Order: sequence, then structure tokens, then C-alpha cells
Amino acid sequence: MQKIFRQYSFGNEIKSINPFGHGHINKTYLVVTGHGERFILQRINHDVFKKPKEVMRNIELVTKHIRNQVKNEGKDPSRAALEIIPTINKKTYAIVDDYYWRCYRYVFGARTYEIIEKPELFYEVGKAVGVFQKQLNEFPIGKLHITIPDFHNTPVRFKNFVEATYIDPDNVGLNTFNEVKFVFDRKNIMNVITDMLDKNEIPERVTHNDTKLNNIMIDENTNKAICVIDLDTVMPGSVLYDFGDAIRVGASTAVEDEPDLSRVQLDVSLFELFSRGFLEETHRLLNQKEIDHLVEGARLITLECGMRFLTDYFKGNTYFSISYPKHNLVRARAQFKLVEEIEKNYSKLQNIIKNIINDLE
Ligand code: GN1
Ligand code: MG
Repeated sequence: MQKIFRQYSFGNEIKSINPFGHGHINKTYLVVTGHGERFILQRINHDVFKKPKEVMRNIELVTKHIRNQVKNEGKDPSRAALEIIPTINKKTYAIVDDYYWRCYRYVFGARTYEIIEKPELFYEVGKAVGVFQKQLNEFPIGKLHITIPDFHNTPVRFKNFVEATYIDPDNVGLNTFNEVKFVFDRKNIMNVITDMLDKNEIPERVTHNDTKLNNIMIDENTNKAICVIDLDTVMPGSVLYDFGDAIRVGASTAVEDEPDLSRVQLDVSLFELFSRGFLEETHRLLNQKEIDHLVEGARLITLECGMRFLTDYFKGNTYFSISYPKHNLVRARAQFKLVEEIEKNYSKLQNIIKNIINDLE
């Protein structure tokens, strides 16, 4: 750690360093200095993000853009986006022993949630995801690097899944017949969103691609959302996946890795609250096809995420960090249960979207 701290101006005032957060990919630490300053220090997982410099360039551009937007609206930009702390050499990252590290200013008086504790919070989360989309609507999309190719390309994720079922070095597949069948039964819907993108029926937008609940910062005093964090996967993509990923985590009655499937349900009223917040911000921006496929976005990203967990389980758990051997299988099962829940409520959810749009127009 000393080698990292030598590259930061606060480096010789460190009081404590502790692991922080619940991310599955990067390593995150909370750093506190003797002056009571706090920083979030992260080691970028370069097996996942092969070009960390490009990740940091994207984040630099996007956070600058958001701050300028907010400034132009006459509002305080200080908490509107993550703030990268530069190194002494004015770089957005520090390289130590082939690892890339980066540092953000810690946001005081804010927190994230693993599960929605008060329903009205999810309306605020919807607003935040919508505002993020709005703020980046004019961003020159060509400037963004593709930090992970085919990240939300569901047909490619399906193909990788099918290949992984053959690999299965530890023979873990024996007990997963039902899960594998669950995915295959849905092979015809994998390409619904990518086809619309290919045909230009829906636009490529600047999207976040990881809008799960714990990536939204909430003010502890006002309960208002502050900003969206974890910008590593900001790339061109479909807004349907951003909408969907937020629903996948926030509208579920259980955590992502709940082993007791009877507890994993879709809370339709939470879906409605999020959708209202989100659409209040974005309904003028989205085209009809996008509005008609928001629910499909929730189903597909949940299915995709389940496939990714199961793929990793078959391949020996090399991608997502796990706390016990079957963790990825448990995660996958919870996702598939949620897919069923979305399917069961599909027409109800579609009506909710329709009604919100009617109210707003
Ligand atoms: C990963 O890093 P983290 O935990 O915010 C993953 C997402 C998954 C999510 C599932 C770069 O996000 O795509 O949806 O886990 N990020 C990457 O919890 O793969
Ligand atoms: Mg995260």
C-alpha cells in the first residue's frame, strides 16, 4: 500500500485503511486520514477491465460532462458525480506492480442500500437513473471506449453459457438440469433488444450498464438520491438494460444471493415507484419502442445476469468473487426465480408503464 500512497498528496497522513462495499469485481478500501478526510481507493480488476486507462478516461469525461450540466442548471455540482482524486503527477490512476489503482472523494452523509428498506427510496432511485440518462443525452457517444465488449449482448452471453455447460471441469452441472433447461426454454427471447438495436428501432445511448441498487448514492438526511456511482461500464448501449438492472435488484423482495427462493419475489408496487421516478425524467427522451420494452428489459437483464452467474459457476468461479463454493449457483437460482416472477406479472407491469405514461402526457 505504501507504494500507492506515495503517489497521492494525502499519502503520508493515513490513519486507517479498511475493505469497503459489496462489489464483485474490483477491490475497494475506505481510507481515512489524520485530518478526518476520507477517500475511496480501488484496485481495478484488470482481468475484467483489460484496458484500465480507457476505463478511467471514460469516467473522467462522463463525470466532467455531468458536473458541467449541473453547473449550467445553476445547481451545486460538487456531489453530482464521482470526483476522481488525481495523483501527485496529475494522473487519474496510479500504477503499482502492474495493478491500476484509483481514488475517489468519499461522499459524507450518503449511503447505498443492498435492499430497499423504505419504498419511497426506490422512487428516488428511479429519478437518479433517469437523471443520469438525461444528463448524458447530449454526450458525444463516439468518445467513449468500449470497456467490456458485448457486455450486455444477451445472445453472446447465451452462447458463452452454452459453451460453459460443456466445459464444467468440476462436474458441477449434474445438479443443474432444471436451471439449464430454464435458460434453454427462453433461447428465443435472447435477441429481442439486440435486434432492435441492430435495426435502429431503438437508439444506442450512453448507458451505465450496472444500475443495481448499491450503485446509487442516497443522502442520509433527506433520503434523496445524490448520484449514480461505479462508472466502469459506462458505454454505448440500450437504456432498457439500465432500467432492467435497477428493477432486478431493487424491486426484488430479497437480496441477489438469497438461498430461500420462496423469499424472492417481485414487489409490483416497488416496480411502479421506480418506473414513475424514472419516467418522470425520461419519458420525453424515450421512443415508443423503448417504452414498450421496459418490462422486457427487466426480464432479459435478469435472465442474462442469471446466465452469467451460472456460466461462472460452470467455469470454476473465476469472474465474480464468491463467499462459498455454490455462491454463483445460488445467485443464478435467485435470478431465475425473479425472471419467473416478472413473467407472471408481465401484463400487470406493462399496464403500470402505460398508466404512468398516460399520467405524464
Ligand atoms: C458486477 O462490480 P459490481 O459488483 O458492481 C458486474 C455486474 C453484475 C453485478 C451483479 C463489471 O457488478 O455486471 O450485474 O456484479 N460487473 C461487471 O451483482 O461485470
Ligand atoms: Mg458496484
